[in-house]
Amino acid sequence: PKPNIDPAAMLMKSYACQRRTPLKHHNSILTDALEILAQNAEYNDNEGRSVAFRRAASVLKALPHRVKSMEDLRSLPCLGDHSQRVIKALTGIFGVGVRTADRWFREGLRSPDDLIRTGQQLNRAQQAGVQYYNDLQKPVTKAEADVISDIVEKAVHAVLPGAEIQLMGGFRRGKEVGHDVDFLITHPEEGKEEGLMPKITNWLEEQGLLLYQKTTRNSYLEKMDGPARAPNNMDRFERCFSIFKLQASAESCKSNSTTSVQDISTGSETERPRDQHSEESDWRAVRVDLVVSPYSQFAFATLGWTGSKLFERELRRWAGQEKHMSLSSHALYDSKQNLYLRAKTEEEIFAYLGLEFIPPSERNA
Ligand code: DCP
Ligand code: MG
Repeated sequence: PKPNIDPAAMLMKSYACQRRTPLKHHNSILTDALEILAQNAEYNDNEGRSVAFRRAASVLKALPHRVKSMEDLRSLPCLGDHSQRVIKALTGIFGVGVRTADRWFREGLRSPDDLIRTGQQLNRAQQAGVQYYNDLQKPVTKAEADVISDIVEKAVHAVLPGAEIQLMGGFRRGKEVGHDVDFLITHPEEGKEEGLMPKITNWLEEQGLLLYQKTTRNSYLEKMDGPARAPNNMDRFERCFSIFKLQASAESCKSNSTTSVQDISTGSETERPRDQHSEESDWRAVRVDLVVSPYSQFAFATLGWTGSKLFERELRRWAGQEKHMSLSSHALYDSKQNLYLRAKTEEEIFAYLGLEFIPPSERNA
């Protein structure tokens, strides 16, 4: 009998940026397990191993059918011996495998209580992390992201009319939940965006909408950050890591609508150990990332901040290895022609890279 060759596996492209990766796919049991292993490797500072697991998971996400046997994996790219062995072990005793891997991963994390008990010196960011730990563990829903979008839009337009605001990250890719909400802000008149972030955060602070914020200034210089510089995944936009104070919507806080925010934060309960934010309050903490981009870099920033992280990494790998170009969230540099390629849209960037345009909803690699 002829060996069963899976046509979908044969056609699988090896770079994630050449493939369409939907949010809903057929192999989530396997990809969840592989991603737990990837996270664990990341926590152990083993980036190579982590990326290998993520690539393997990503290939399975793009497969148009469920993996039923090891045979199905044979002709797939990025599924090295190690990932294959892991999958084999996991599929053998699957429930145990996943749960054990999960526990293994979780044990490596310090709980906020551990931090308090051991009397760790915490910086401002870590204090916020402990204080709002439970809220920040809870996924942010699309509905919450939409409410925050309205707030951010109001703040930005109050301090700079005509500015443009775009929802980025997982929510732009169509995700229903995320770990934070990401925004990209620009103004069609180049230069108007300079110094914008402190104005936005001041406005938000005055409205009592910010629990924490840390702004880093823009440090991008084309001459220095261009081809001469070693590739760096961090971009250099003006950026604000923040925690928003999001009021519960009218329907979802009926049960405790009599307690005001003031009662909770300055009332009789201040001696609660290290005042972790209460579960029953009528507001929650949400992580929000704000990024300001000059208009001329907006297309690159848009592509760079849409994700997924693996899709971004693979785009840069494709650019470098297949096209001798260097892609960042700021620019695309062509090493053969020795010039920067300008773009106004994501479509133009895909075209420069010789890739079929993949819409955000299919960049869930
Ligand atoms: N990003 C980047 N440089 C950084 C941080 C992020 O280029 N220093 C990009 C890659 C991510 C996107 O921005 O895809 C958003 O980052 P998140 O960590 O918020 O990732 P997601 O939004 O994709 O996931 P989640 O739904 O968990 O928030
Ligand atoms: Mg995000």
